Amino acid sequence: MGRVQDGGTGKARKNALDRDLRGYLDTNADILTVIEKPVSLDVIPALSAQSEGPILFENIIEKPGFRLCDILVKHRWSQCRALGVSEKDYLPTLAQRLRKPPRGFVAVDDGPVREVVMTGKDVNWLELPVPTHTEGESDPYITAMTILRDPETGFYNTCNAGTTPTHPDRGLVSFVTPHSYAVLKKWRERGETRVPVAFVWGVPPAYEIMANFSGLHMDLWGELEMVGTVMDQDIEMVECETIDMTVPAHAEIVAEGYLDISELFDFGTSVSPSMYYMPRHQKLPQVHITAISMRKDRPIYRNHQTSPDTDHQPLPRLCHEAVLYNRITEMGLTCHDVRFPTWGAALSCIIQVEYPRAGFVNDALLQCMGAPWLNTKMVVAVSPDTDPGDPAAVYHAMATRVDPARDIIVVPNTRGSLFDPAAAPIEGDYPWRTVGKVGIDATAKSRPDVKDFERAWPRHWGKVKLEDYLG
Ligand SMILES: [Mn+2]
Repeated sequence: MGRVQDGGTGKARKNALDRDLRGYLDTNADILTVIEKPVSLDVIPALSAQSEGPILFENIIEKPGFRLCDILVKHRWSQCRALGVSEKDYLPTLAQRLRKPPRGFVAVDDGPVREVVMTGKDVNWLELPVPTHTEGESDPYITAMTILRDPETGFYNTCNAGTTPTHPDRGLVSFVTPHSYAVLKKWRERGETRVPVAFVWGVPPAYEIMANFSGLHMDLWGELEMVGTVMDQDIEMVECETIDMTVPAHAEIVAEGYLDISELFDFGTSVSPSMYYMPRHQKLPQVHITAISMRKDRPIYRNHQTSPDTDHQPLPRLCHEAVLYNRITEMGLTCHDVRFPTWGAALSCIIQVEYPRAGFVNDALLQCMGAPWLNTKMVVAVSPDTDPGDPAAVYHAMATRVDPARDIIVVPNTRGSLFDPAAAPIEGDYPWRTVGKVGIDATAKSRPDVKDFERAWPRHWGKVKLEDYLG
């Protein structure tokens, strides 16, 4: 982490986060895997999904002009780097910053993302290193940060809308967030059919975490206006070439154009964060790309490999964790962590809480089960001595700390996820589903005897390492 002097005060700024992705990767080289060997774009999905931390492919056989990176935020130990804080401070920091007012943008005249600008016949986004993510998909799949402007408020809504490039200057875009739907509805109600849109690749991961915010906010700010708030520094935005919008000046690549919302096209499947091919068919609007701008020196294409355990499960839920942390804390309960683990398939969340007295844990479970989103079908509460990042530890707590008749809450017939194959499709209302919810209190209890819940460990456990005794 670079430390910079704050103008005039002489004090080092605490959060001198890198303002671009390449700086971020340099700063965090200690957790970055760099692949120098030539790699075919065809195998990059299977390779990057084997990485636990950030990975950068320097030499893509079919696309020598580009680099590709992925897996920036799969684990807490990499997520915390996005905010420049310790692993322990990460969630409380994000939770508190999300309660602050929006910092907005700083407009600049130029930026590195405009070193190369292509318009007209030079536009061809099929030239970008866009991988095909899974065996069952026939097309490459773009997972960029997508920006829409709210025509009423001017706020910048963002999400990662899965996009299939079908032609050099066209593609089909799958918007899945309720707020991007709401923004598009406002354009439609104004009689507009051409909606300006920008696709952004290669920004520091704090942008991506905030870009996926979902909660109350639309009357006060858009996701992008809050990026500076969660980074605790100003965000520079530069004007687009062909549309009336600004984009992050320090991005690696931007494609801009307009969505034609007058017509929807049938499209097949893509991969859900639950790692299934769901929904099976979609009706999508077409985007027309009118300009592509990028950095000159081997721009970094940011891919989000969609399956199996990748950024695809945690990234859209990192702000959810912070929102739930705020809810649980508001009850007066000490919350150590909230996780949507990759292995929970974006349908399950784990809360790590203290046990102050009877009643608290069930209310905390209900808070999470009743969350606004469709991904808290199974909520598990664990105690501070259970590592929520370790599936075996969570399973052990569920096996040993739960009296099933007493510690499991089941609620039938709630809103189900579109991505949950066990949820029942609602007839005549595709692709919506219903499903039950389950809350499991796997915390250490005061009954029958709290001493019974003390785990047994060897002496020096966690202090001596086998690897130090090898060779
Ligand atoms: Mn939103």
